[in-house]
Amino acid sequence: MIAFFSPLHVLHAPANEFFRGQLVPCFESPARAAFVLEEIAARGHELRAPTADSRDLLARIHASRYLAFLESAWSQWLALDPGNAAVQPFPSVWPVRTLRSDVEPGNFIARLGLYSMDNGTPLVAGTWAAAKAGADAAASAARLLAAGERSAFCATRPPGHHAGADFMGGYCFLNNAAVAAQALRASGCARVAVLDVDYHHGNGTQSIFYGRADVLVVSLHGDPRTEYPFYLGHADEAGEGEGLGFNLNLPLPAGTAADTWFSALDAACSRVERHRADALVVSLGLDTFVGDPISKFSLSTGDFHRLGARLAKLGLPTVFILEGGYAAAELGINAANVLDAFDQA
Ligand code: SP5
Ligand code: ZN
Repeated sequence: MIAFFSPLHVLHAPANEFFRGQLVPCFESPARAAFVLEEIAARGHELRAPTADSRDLLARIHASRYLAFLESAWSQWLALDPGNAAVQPFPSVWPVRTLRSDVEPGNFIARLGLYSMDNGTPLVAGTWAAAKAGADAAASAARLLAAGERSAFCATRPPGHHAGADFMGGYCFLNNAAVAAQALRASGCARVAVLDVDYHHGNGTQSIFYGRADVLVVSLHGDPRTEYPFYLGHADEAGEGEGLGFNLNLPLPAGTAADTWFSALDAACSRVERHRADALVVSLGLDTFVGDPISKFSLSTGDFHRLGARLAKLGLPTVFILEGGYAAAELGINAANVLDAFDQA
C-alpha cells in the first residue's frame, strides 16, 4: 500500500500535557510516527511525501477564522512576550453555555479557549506546519484513489478526528479524515463513509458531517459516559436534518473484550454497506490495543490483522488515516498489520 508521510510532523513536539493537575510528558509524540514509518518501510510499503495542497479543502471543512488563528497562533503568542518561545500556551477560559462565541476576543488566551475543547492539546511553533502536512497527506491519498488506486495510508500526526469545524482538542488540530472524505466527494464519489475505530469517539468528524447525508459517519469507541471526549459519542446521536440517519455511534464500555469489539465492527460494516458508499475513509486509531497507556480496550497485535481483513471485505477504495495509539513501540506493528491484512485480502 502506498503510504503518505511528511517529515514535518517532527515540528509538532510539545513537551507536556496536563493530567490530574500535573504536567506530564505528552502521550502524542514524534516517536509514534517514527515507529510507524520504520515498520511500514520494513514491510515493503511505498513511502511518498504528500503531493496535494489541502488549503481549499480545509476551507470547506474548517471555519476561516479558526484556520487564520491556528496558522498564526504561535506568532501571536510570541507577540505577547518574546520569552514565550520557551513556554507552552494553554487555554484557561472557555465560552460554555450562555457565553458568546461569535465575538473573537482581543486576549490571546481567551481566543485559544474559544478555539479549544480542552486544555489537553498543546500547541507549539511547528504545530501548523505539521498539521497542514497531515491534511496534505489526506488530500494526496484521496487523489490517489481518484486515479484508480485501491487504497492509501496516511501516517499522520498530530491526529485529527477530535478537531471540529472551529476547534482543536484531543491532540487534534485539522480534521484529516474529513479532508479525505471531502476530497473524495470532490473527485466524484457521490457517497462516502467514514469509519472511526479509534478508542475515543471522533467528535470532530461527527460534528462536521452531522447535517449531511452524502458522508456517513460510523464510530466504534469507549462509552463517553466514562471515556474522553465525554460530551459526545452516545448511541442516540443519529444526525440532523438531511443528515438524520447518517451518523451511527456504537459506544462500548471501557474494558470491552476483543470479540465484543469485533461484533460491533460487524454492525458498523453493515451500516457502511447499506450506505452503498463509493469510497471509505478509516480513522485508524490504534489505541484499542491492550497495551495502550490511556485507553481500556484489549485488542492484541494479531487482532489488527483481523481488523484489516474485515475492512477489506467491504470491497471499497479505502483511505486509512492514522489517529490515536500511544503504545508507541507497538504502533508500527499494529498499523502495518492492518495494512498487510487489507492488502492480502
Ligand atoms: C486522537 C486521540 O486518541 N486523542 C485522545 C485524547 C485523549 N485526551 C485525554 C487524555 C487523558 C490522559 N489520561 C491519562 C490516563 C493515564 N492513566
Ligand atoms: Zn484515541
